[in-house]
Amino acid sequence: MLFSETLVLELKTKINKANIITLVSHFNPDGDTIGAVSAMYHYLKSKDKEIKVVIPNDFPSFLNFIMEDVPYIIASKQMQEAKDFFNNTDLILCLDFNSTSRVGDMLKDELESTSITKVIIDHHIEPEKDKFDIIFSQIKVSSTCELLYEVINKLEDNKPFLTKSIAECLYVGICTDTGSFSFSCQERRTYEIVAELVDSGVDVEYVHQEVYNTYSENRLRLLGFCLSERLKVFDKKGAALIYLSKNDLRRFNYQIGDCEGIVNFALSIKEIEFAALVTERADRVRISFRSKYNFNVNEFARKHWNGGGHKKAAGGHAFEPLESVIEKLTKQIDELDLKTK
Ligand SMILES: [Mn+2]
Repeated sequence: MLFSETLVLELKTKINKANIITLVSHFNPDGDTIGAVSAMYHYLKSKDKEIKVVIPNDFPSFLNFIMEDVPYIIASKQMQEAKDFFNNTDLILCLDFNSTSRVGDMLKDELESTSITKVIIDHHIEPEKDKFDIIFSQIKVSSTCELLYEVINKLEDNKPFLTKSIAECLYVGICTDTGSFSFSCQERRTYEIVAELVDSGVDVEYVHQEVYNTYSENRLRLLGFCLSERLKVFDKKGAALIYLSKNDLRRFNYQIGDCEGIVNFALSIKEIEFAALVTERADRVRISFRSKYNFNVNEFARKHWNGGGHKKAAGGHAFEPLESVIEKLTKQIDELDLKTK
């Protein structure tokens, strides 16, 4: 059992009673959170609810095709409306995150202080149980979109609910959160659900073209630059890092989403089992961590870099110069005992 019948009933009652429902993605949105928000939008719209969608900041353009029919606001550009959406509503659904800080510094307090019922549907570890009212939390699923399928399925008493739109949005989440079915997808159930999605009209080839083959020339050249100029390999340690300064990003006319997936290239080297991508942003330095085999990057990110995530994919950040982040990270790598294979 992924969650109890009581929990489903509780959510069902809340949804039935609500006229207006607000859907929220996490900050720096990815395919899973946007897939879940858009799928939930289409599902609830069919129930004649008024739906408000809050996206904390811009999402990558490769997700435009599933957001085309979804009216939404970007909170970083429309903060007042976003705050209003947290208060003038009957229910708030938080999708693909479980900590109020994940909506970003500007919205966090508003989400915490609103008196509206807050629901989590999420697959990250350690939800903030005291800050939300109804919690669907399950780390054994591939993605929030997979869990969302299960939740809606129960809300509908196992009756068919998939439209082509809902199926496509859920597929995007499952596909992107598993790196196109290469990790976190060892369970039969994931593929059973994907089979349902395909039966409901998902054009797999079309989705893959939209998600993976719509980058700009600049993005491809940025990738080339990362690999030839910005990759440091600590082969004795089984670790590698890639770093990008603000100037590097400017040089390649960086757009949101352009760094997506770059860290994985460092992991593609034989014997490298821990990789980091360090990027200098306007207000902080962001770090993405990935691992293969057994190294736990969630623990590493929590311990050293004010972050977290999953065992094999996590992130963190620091408010210090890029050089000092690289220096510290190099030292931490030096002290690691990798080669856990
Ligand atoms: Mn996710």
